[in-house]
Amino acid sequence: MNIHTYEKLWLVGAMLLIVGFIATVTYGAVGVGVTMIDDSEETIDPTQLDEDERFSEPRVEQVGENEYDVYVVARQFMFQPDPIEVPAGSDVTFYVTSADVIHSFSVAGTNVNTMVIPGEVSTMTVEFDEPGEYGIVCNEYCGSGHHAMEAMLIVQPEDEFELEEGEN
Ligand SMILES: [Cu+2]
Repeated sequence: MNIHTYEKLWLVGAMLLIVGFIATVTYGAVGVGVTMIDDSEETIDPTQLDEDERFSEPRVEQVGENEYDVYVVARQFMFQPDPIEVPAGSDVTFYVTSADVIHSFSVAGTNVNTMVIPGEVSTMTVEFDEPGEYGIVCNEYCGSGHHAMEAMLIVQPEDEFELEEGEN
């Protein structure tokens, strides 16, 4: 059987496109570290955050030499604590939960961006290289004050950072 040269070229082109699409989708799904908020962690009661060990006092906690845990509560229409202060060059793990409805926790200018679902704890670890002030916004519509729901993340230069005890 004789296949016309153009026919062959189009066939090869179409195959390459298909392989390219599959590679792109696969990379997007597994290659860039995007994960889902899932039920692998125990769920918590959003109405009982006052009694929760981690979230009754939203805070920054030092857990290792260059490791910090940040417990954040999102609620209509604020984030706690505000501001959040962490040092540059450390591993910062955010644990974020909601006290009421679905919010998001998005740090402008970085790739920190997660949904915040009541009952679930969104977890992500980041290292901030650049000291500076970053805006935190909610990008899930959460009610009448949604547009004003914001906070500040302050990344301090490593040698200037001091954890203020009991700060909220
Ligand atoms: Cu919100």
